[in-house]
Amino acid sequence: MKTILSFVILFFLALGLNADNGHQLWLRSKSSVPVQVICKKSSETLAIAKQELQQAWQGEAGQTVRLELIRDKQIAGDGFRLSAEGIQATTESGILYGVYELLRRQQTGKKIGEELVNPTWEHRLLNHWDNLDGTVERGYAGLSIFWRAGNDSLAVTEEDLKLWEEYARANASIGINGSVLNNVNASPKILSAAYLSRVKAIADVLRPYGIKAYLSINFASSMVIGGLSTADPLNAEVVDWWKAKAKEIYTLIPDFGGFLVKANSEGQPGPQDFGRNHVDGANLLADALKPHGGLVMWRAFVYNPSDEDRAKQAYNEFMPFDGQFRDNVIIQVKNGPIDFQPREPFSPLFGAMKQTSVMAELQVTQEYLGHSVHLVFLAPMWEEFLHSETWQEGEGSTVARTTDGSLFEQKHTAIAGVANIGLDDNWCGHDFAQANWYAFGRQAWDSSLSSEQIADEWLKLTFNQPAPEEMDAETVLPMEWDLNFLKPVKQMMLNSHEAAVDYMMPLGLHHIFAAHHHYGPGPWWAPKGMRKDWTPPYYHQADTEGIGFDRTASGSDAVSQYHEPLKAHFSNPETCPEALLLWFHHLPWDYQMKNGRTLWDELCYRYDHGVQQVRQFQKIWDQAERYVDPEIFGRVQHKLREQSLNAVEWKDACLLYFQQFSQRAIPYDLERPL
Ligand code: GCW
Repeated sequence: MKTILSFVILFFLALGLNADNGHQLWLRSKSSVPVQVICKKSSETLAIAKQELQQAWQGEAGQTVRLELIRDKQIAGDGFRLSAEGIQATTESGILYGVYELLRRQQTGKKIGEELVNPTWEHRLLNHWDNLDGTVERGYAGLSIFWRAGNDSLAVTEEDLKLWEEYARANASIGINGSVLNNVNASPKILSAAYLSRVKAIADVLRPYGIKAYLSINFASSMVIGGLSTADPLNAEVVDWWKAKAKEIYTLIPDFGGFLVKANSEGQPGPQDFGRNHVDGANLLADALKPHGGLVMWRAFVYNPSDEDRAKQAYNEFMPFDGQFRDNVIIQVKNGPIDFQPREPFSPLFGAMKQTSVMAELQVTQEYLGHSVHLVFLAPMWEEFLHSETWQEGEGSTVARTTDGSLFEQKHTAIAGVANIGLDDNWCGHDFAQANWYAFGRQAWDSSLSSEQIADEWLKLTFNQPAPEEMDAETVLPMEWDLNFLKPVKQMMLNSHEAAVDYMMPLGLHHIFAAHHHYGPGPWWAPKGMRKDWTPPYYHQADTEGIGFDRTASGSDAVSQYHEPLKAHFSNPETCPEALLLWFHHLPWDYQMKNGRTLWDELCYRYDHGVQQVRQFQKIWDQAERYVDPEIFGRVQHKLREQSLNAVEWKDACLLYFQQFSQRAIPYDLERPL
């Protein structure tokens, strides 16, 4: 009996050891090829750089690689010069990023010539919406990696340190250099001495990897933990309180990054509670941080229950303040004017605020894109956003350029992504959600990278193609791997965002989610007395006449917040991109689409197309089985099955609901709800 038991235990142990839980992310490559690293200086960061080279070198055996800190005006910030001989940079982080780039090129089979590589944005941050009790707002990958509940919640353990270091390494490998450690719905407690000591412990681990720690702060902190009777930004005691707090933080963490602030938004306190405005609030904090070199990232995610179209509110509230913020304030604007919907036009604030530093906030966690169940690769959505033409300074004024300092004088440039990271073994819940963390970092580093290149890199790094010397007659050849795995799986990733848009809310529909959790469909949800702008019918406006939100001059006139010729393009249904048609227009069910179909029929076909796409993904994945670790294969297969069921549910629910208004049949050749 005993022997059987130990066999069983051994068997499961072996399974556990062999199975791939996805914890290593895209950093799997190990190599024993020797390399000679020469670096005259020494530091923790440089030691990491050396070690990375030594453990993953795939170039010529015994080659010499030089890591050199130099002066060079052409190298910007953390940029570097890359060549076959080594890396030159002006900062230690630059050296580290150069090393990761060199290794990435070796592992993905890209050539290494002489090249100057500079990042698009100076600050590339993850925003963690992690609460101090360890839960994560809109987090679908388990509890927080930074905070936990319980009596000993602030004790720093060996496991904490190990995990934070793995996190830091993953970020450094893709160029992320800032982490906001707590939720924007911020507990004032984060600024108490007890919590700050844990923040210091985290910052100490992140530092050698070139990552600065930032905190979200609660605007009423001076009252809640400071014991003052007010948080009025113009009150002298409040000013002093923040100055002293900044000093306390910088004594602990000399390279602290700064504050992220959600103020007067969704119930959070802010300067307006004291009769002041965003400028007063942001500048109060900016002045406190300035002597220490800190930044304030002040969010523009504001909207109130009012008759004004929610899509217009942030612009109206912030534009009058352009030019009044201190130069260490950056206004952090979500990519779209509503809220991280599957597809939105870019927020009209990009390029419009010309005398203020503006940064984009993207959402890596899939709040509105199927949580950690749906396979949705977000790079194409971000690529579309970053490359959107704003026309603000003529042709070529893409969103990326309105924030990267190339169009406007900006003292600081930055971009942020709301993290999808948690304590799950594979960090992100869905194995393919790791690709979104990866993609955010890569696009933040270089806004010109294509989604295709990013997917290609990620797949090659994550699903290690077998090296020729490791192959025997039984093993797949790289050519076959390329053809049967890389190509189809990459295509699946590249199609996945459009597929999700199609089965959830095609043609510019938005915010028709089930309430609160934002997972399934809920276009009908509108309980009596509920804030209108929190109910889907406010957004789709379906009636027997037609569907869509009229944001032209005859409606809310949100189009007027865009620069010409965009305003004219969006205003006219003939020139408005069909992908945004119902965002800007309320159109009759029989409106004729470019392909000749009626709007109603097209809606039906789009929903159906989304469903068919996911079924196609299932087939692609099933055929990838022999190339993937069984554990990962099974997990993804299981999730695709659920995604497929969800897609059908989205389609059936939305079409049946809208059909009561359209009063038209679902085209006969489509799979129809039973
Ligand atoms: O997307 C919405 C989310 C909230 C979030 C808010 C914000 C952190 O539903 O959970 O709160 O936006 O961005 O502030």
